[in-house]
Parts: sequence; C-alpha cells; structure tokens
Amino acid sequence: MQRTPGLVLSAVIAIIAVGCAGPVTGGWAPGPTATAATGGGTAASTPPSEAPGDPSTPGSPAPSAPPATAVDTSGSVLPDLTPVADLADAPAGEVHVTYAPEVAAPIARDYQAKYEVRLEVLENVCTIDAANGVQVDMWGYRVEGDEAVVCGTPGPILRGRAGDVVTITLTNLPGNTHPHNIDFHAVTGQGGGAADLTAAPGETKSITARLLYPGAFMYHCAYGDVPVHIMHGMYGMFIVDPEIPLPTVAHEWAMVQSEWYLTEPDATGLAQVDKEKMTLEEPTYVVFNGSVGALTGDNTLKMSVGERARIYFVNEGLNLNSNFHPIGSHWDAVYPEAATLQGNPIIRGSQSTLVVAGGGTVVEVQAQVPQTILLVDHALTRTFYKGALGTIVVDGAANPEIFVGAPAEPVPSAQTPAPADGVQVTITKDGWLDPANAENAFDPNTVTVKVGDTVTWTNGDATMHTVTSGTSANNVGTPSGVFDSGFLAEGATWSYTFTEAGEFPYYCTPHPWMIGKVIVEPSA
Ligand SMILES: [Cu+2]
Repeated sequence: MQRTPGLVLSAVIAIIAVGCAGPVTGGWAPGPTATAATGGGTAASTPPSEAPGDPSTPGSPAPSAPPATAVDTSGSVLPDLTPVADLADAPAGEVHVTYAPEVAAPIARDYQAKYEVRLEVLENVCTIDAANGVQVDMWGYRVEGDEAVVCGTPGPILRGRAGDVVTITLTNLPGNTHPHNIDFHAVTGQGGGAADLTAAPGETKSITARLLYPGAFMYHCAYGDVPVHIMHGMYGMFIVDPEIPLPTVAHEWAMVQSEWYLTEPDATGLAQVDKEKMTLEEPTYVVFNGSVGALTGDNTLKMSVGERARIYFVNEGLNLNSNFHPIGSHWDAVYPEAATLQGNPIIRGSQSTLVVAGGGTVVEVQAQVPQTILLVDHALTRTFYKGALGTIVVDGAANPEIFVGAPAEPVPSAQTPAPADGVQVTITKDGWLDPANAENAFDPNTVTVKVGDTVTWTNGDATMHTVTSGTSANNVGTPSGVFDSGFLAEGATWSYTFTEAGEFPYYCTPHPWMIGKVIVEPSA
C-alpha cells in the first residue's frame, strides 16, 4: 500500500491555505537555478555547451547570434487592459453561467467589461451510475439559489472574455460539513483565488480577478487534502473567449472528463471514496460530465449533416491523461491545450488529441454523414468498462461519396439473415438504464432453439448495444468468442445461426449488466 508522505502533503496544504507572501523557504525553495532566468538573457542567446563548433578547431565558439528560428516571447499576448475604474458592466442579458453540456453564447463584444458570478457549494448523495444504482457522497457547485440543482458535479460552466474583470462569490451552504474553496486556472493570483475563497460551512467569500488569457480552463476545490476534494466531484470549467472571437459554429458544448475512485457499494448502493485506489491511480469509473450516461441515450448531443460543432473539453483528472477521440469522425480542428489565443497553431484533421490532467482542449467536428459519433477516451477500457462514453447523433441525408454502409447484412461465416419466422429478441428501449430491469434488457431474456435455428436481435433502444457471447459478473464481461454482433445502432438487426447444442449466455459489451441466454437443443 502506498502512503502519502505526510510532510509533503502538509506543506502543499499550507501553501494553498495561506498563500505565500514572501519567499518560500525550506524544501520548497526553488534553489539557485531559479536565478538563471533573471539575468536578462534568454535561453536562445546562450549556446548550449554541447553546441557543435568547427570540428577542425577544437573549442571553437558556437555562433554568437541567436538562430533565425529563435522563438520570440518578448512581446505580450495579454489584452491592453482597460483600467478597472473605466470598465462598464457587461450588457444586461449576457449569460455567464450554464450547466454542461450547455455553454453560454460566445461573448463577442469588442470591449472589456465587468460582471459577477455567484456560486454555492453542495454536499449531497447523488447517483453516478444509474444502471447499477451506484451513489456517492458528491461535493460540487451550483449557481447561487438554483435549488433545482442538487448534484454539483460538474460545477457550472462559466464564460467570460479576455480582459474582463469577474467578481466571484462563493457560499458554502450552512448544512455542509467541510470547508471548501475554488482554484480557478483562469485566474492569475494566489492559488487561482483558492486561499481567498476558502469558506467554512455557512460562510461566503469573494474574489475579483482579471481574465488575462483566453481558453477553456479547469476550476476545482483546493482545500485541505485537495485530491480528496476533487475526487468528490468538485470541479468545473471556465471558458474565456479571445478578443478576436472564434468562428461561429452551429453548436457549442462543454465536456469534462474525470475519475471516481470508489469502494464496492453497500447494500443501499452507496460507495465511498477509496484513497488507496486514488493513490494507485486505478479508478472505478472514468466519466464524461460527472456520471455514467451523462452524454448518451436521452442525454446525447445532436447535430445535422453540414453542421459544425465545437466542444470545450477539460480533463479534470484526478490522475489520468485523456486520449480524446471521435469514433467514426475526425477532429476537423483542434486548438491544442485549449489555448484559443489568435495566432496559436491549430491542427486540422486529426484523430485523437491528448488532454493532460488539469488541462483542456477545444475541438471541432464537421458532420459529414448521418451516424452516431462515439466520443471516447481511446484508452478504451475506460470507455468499455468504466463509463467514458458520449455520443453525437448526426441526422441528415446520407452521402455515398463519403460512406456506403451495409448495416443490414453483416453475414460472416455461420451467420445468415434470419427467416421471417425466426426467433426474435428485442433490445428493449431504456431497458439498460434500470439495473433492476437489466435482465429484461433483452426480451425475451432466454430463448430456446434447435441446432440450425437462427436468432435475430433488433435494437429497439436509442443507445448502441452489442450481443456478445460470454458471461458477465460484477459488470465485467468475459467474451467466449462464439459470437459478437459489434455495435448495433438504433433499429439495427443482427442474426446468428446456432450450429451446436449447448447454453450460450451473452451480454452487452458497453453495458455488461445486460445479460441474456440462448439454449440450443439438439435437432430432432
Ligand atoms: Cu472542497
């Protein structure tokens, strides 16, 4: 078992909690090397010791002028700041807070303004895996007074514009049991505001901060044992629009990725946070927007052929990097690290983009053909076994210049299309959502046929499922390799002809609590 070095932990907590007005002493001192950067020179003007000179003249000096490709970071990329005293209030009606996946309209005004955001801390028991009835003691945030919101993970999606001044007020509700705060990665100042926003239950604190850099930034609680507070769900996103707005698109959405490290749930379904799993970086769940299914089924994202969508994405961690990928599509554009400042390089037409823990990205999808795009972390055990799945349902006209599918006839080897009077099994609508109903997700759950008979499954649900031979226990499926339909979209059918007697249990790969069985008797 790994243990947190107590000295390091307490030092981190001390710095976050009280800030550090003066030089840091002891083990946290940056050391003599830190002074090298203050000498007025740049790295490029000092040839590295291993720079090649003239090999015929040992010790000959390297060129003294910087190479022509030297990066110039001498100029400022910050907005020309309008003095705070001269700032007008943001226009009435301008929206600065929403809940994921919705984002506020882009802030496209051509001047800096000031505005206020008021948030509250929530501590409530909330469901994070409806299909299995798993609940956690969830800590998070909501907009002040928004009593319709009882589960605060992820916290509200904030939005402003580079150069704006935002006053953020945080109230820790009186019924809560822990102090909390917020470290905004969008904020320049001690701890991203965490020290000054630390509020005990019943307290209210405020900061006022200038948004200097555009992008999509994480925010999170940074109180006490910070990993534990983040693990309880205390995080969100702050979108800062650049001074020169990004191009207008048909849809903008917010997605966050995060991990839950949990014990086995008790008889009521309540799981506890598990610090050992957290320390080992072995999450129980990896999810988008806080819970399993937050972006699938009825919660799917939707767009039409010809439209373009932009996703603001933050990887809240706690620990894992994300390998963000759209199955069946591409990132038509990526703003790496969510650094949307005008002039930064943009990648066009990539497949997967790396999003570090505590970082973000902005990606754009161009809808080319009707399909269901699967949004995944392509470390795919996180998607197939731990929940990291979102979907974009694309409607519109097919385009055979781009894709011609044959969804009704996947007929390899022993599989043949079912006769009209063959045995039919339906994947029931929303059957997978209710764990108590999981054995009715395939209807009928058990069918008995003779050798040579064909069984046809039809997906009557809006979510993709599979028919995969094998057993499933504790939500871990073990394929037997006899048959596997692959993903079946809504309305799709798939058939398999049984050529041997026996019992053939099966399950759905992304939802392994969905189970069924085919009993094959010898033919007469
Ligand atoms: Cu907290």
